[in-house]
Amino acid sequence: MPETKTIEIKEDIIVDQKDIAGKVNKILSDKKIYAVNVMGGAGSGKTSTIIEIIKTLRERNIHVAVIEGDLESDIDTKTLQKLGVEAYQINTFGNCHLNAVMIETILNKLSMTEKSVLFIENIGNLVCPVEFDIGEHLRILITSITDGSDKPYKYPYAYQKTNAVILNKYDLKDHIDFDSSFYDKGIKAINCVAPLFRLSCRTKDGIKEMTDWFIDKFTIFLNSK
Ligand SMILES: Nc1nc2c(ncn2[C@@H]2O[C@H](COP(=O)(O)OP(=O)(O)OP(=O)(O)O)[C@@H](O)[C@H]2O)c(=O)[nH]1
Ligand SMILES: [Mg+2]
Repeated sequence: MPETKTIEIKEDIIVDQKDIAGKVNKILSDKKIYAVNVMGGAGSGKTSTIIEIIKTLRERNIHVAVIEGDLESDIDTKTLQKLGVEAYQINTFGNCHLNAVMIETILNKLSMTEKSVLFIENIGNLVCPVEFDIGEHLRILITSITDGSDKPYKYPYAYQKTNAVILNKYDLKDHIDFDSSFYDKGIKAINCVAPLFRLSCRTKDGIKEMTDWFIDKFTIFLNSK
């Protein structure tokens, strides 16, 4: 029998990624471009939420670009481009998360001026994207009421490592057995800092509270050294 050798490479790859994430973060910070890593389950409403925030930013003449991460297809990128948004597609062809190297390759394509916002929509799942810093300044986790109220208990790291939780599709609350107090309790147990926004990208209920919070975070970023 040939001898089996185990090669531990995961840690080194992550360390390398961290260095590149730091480089990406510095390039964006120097230009005062606010990078927002939008994570969440498949179909939870990541693109819909990004579009709602963009509407508010446009009212304030704040330039926006979006990097869309998907295993395959450019459906979301095309949707954004039709709305006049500068958007770029990354296809990972099986990889369950974006990484900093992928983001770095897009940076020189961005036509962004200073004091703008770069949304990065990560691959739709509550597991892998959480592990990887991609150079972002802010993380937003999008979940939806149709996912079920047990998600903070089953996917705690996603809820732990975010700056805000959005509970989308709240317009469907009367059709779903969703235990709000169980959900809230699950989040508070692991992340007592991140605000929770209940909203609907369809009816627009709750959107203003969330976009007000986002503008506050962006303003703090712009005023930081
Ligand atoms: N009822 C309802 N449907 C919504 C809401 N937000 C989004 N949707 C619908 O949910 C579906 C998925 O929305 P997306 O914004 O594409 O979700 P996503 O997370 O970007 O999806 P992937 O990129 O495929 O992972 C679409 O059919 C949306 O129209 C909402 O607040 N209420
Ligand atoms: Mg999407």
